[in-house]
Amino acid sequence: MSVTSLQESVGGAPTTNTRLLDWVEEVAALTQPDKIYWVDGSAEEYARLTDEMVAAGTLVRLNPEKFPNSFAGNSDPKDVARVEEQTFICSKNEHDAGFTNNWMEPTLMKEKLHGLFAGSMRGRTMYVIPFVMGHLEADDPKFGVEITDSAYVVASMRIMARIGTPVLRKLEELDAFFVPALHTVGAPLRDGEPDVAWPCNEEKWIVHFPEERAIWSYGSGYGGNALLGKKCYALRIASAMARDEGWLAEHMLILKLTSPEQKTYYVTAAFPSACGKTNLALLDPTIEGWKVETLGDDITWLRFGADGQLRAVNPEDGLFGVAPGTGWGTNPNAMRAIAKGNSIFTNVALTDDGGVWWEGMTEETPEHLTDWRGESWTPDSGRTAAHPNSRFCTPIDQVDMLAAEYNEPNGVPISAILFGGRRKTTIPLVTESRDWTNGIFMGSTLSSETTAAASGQVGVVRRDPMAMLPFIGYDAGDYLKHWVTLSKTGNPDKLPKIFLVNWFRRKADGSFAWPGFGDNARVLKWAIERIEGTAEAVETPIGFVPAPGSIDLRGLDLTEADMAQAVSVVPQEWAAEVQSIEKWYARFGDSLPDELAQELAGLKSRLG
Ligand code: GTP
Ligand code: SPV
Ligand code: MN
Repeated sequence: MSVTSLQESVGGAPTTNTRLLDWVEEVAALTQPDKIYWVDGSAEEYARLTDEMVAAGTLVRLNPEKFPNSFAGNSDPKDVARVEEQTFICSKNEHDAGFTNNWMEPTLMKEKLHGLFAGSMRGRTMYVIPFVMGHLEADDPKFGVEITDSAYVVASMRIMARIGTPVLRKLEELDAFFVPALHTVGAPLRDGEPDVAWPCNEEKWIVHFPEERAIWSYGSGYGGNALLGKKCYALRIASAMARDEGWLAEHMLILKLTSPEQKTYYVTAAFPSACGKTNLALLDPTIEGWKVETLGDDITWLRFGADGQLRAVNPEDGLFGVAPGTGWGTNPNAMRAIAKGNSIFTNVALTDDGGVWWEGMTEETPEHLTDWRGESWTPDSGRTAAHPNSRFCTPIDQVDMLAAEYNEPNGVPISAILFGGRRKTTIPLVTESRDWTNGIFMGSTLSSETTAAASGQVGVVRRDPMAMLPFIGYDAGDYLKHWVTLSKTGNPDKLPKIFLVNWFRRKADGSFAWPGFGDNARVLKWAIERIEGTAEAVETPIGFVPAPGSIDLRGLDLTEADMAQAVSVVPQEWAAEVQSIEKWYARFGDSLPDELAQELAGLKSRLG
């Protein structure tokens, strides 16, 4: 493919940026697509691409009376989640990838990838998607260009990020750096070979070169494996940028809370995948007088401002939410956003009248559906209708309770950070850290049961530091050190308060100890009242838990005895927990910051 044929390529105007032109040319020579298409990001283009995908059988158009301008598609059953075993951080030195990442020597990995990418786009169109993570008007906009051979990825990226010609023009104007993010589904077509609805490859490689700030993704078309602005850029590559530039890229939601006194607070929360970020971000409070608005549901970039105040922005522009469990009862704000249309659903079930359904969407289960594998389904089929990691992909500006500050390029000041996981036992509903470093300790020892968001066994407890285990783009010990040292650049009087939460503790009968969802506003209220110094707490060896009566239970069918159990610190459970934390910390070796080793020693001595 020559530059001349590039200029004859279709779509938005090719660029004057020679680095980009050279890269596109190089990739085209390697992958040998039939066509190169420059994505302009327009509505017309989206309409054309989705029409093409409907014709190809990748998507079906939903009933426009129920879901206007919306589509549903099913992935290959072997391509339904992030593939952590096949995700690599290829730093020059193995140490810089750390023990939490897979590593391969970069030149070896490049050789391997060149072999796989050679001719991988034959028979397909190569799309070039200029994108920016965060605001185009930010002080230092973070650009990327994704090259992909998947129209599904183009359409999804248009919902999830700011893309297209305006981004390309700004990139040219600033002559800015961009992250080259290369993606192929790894399914070239021979002459005349018919395509399948969801092309992908059995073999998958999700590879990051943190020093070069480059991404290569092979073989998958799904979610975080393929929408490279999301986890690959905005977390793994961005975390390495953030270490070098003095900020943080985190797996967090951002919400705005307004008290009955009309005081506002911004809160971020880091929970592992499928552990409640989208739900908390879109919370519909069950307590009177408190208002929640959202700014983000998955990824947050945090910086200390010149005034020493930690500020947060959401680098994304859409929701890629877990469908199952999202319903009118649990998350009406998400349901209202989805009902406005303009969404792509993946691996959900179809209703007979051209709508979508998933477990937990409505109280009543439809009598007949087409399940996510495309098979006829009834309630006694003995399997779920939607895949547990099925997703809705919806523009964030369709959320009615989106905070106006979402459009603030330099973000909002943070008052509190929550770390949370999915634990049946041990971890109380909410614990306030003793101080900032103790809060980092809580984050660094965060643990959760694995979920369907990643392939592999579900329900196994693992440590997931700051909910970033699969997303730290460098050595995990250096990452914790970065948290400790970076906060020393902040104003100590303005550091957010850190809390550990667990919506998923169980009672002896196996049911949830806490109702969760909208009632989590009661926990947020307690956290704010702790910041204001108006709520009571009890000191325990692990931190401060709510004093009896300090959590607002009005209107809730929960006794003080239930509540006491939900916040209890059980010595036998903590004896086991400390052993498990010791084993976890041992894995860091010399990389573990002294401050955190001291926190563990302090916890042990307090537990006695
Ligand atoms: P990712 O998009 O994978 O990062 O997930 P997430 O952290 O945004 O999780 P999400 O809010 O989508 O929730 C995942 C699952 O947990 C859904 O099935 C929810 O219904 C369920 N869930 C969320 N919040 C609560 C809660 O407070 N209590 C209970 N019991 N379940 C919850
Ligand atoms: C997660 O797994 O944390 C997600 C979904 O938010 S994905 O985009 O696939 O990473
Ligand atoms: Mn996530």
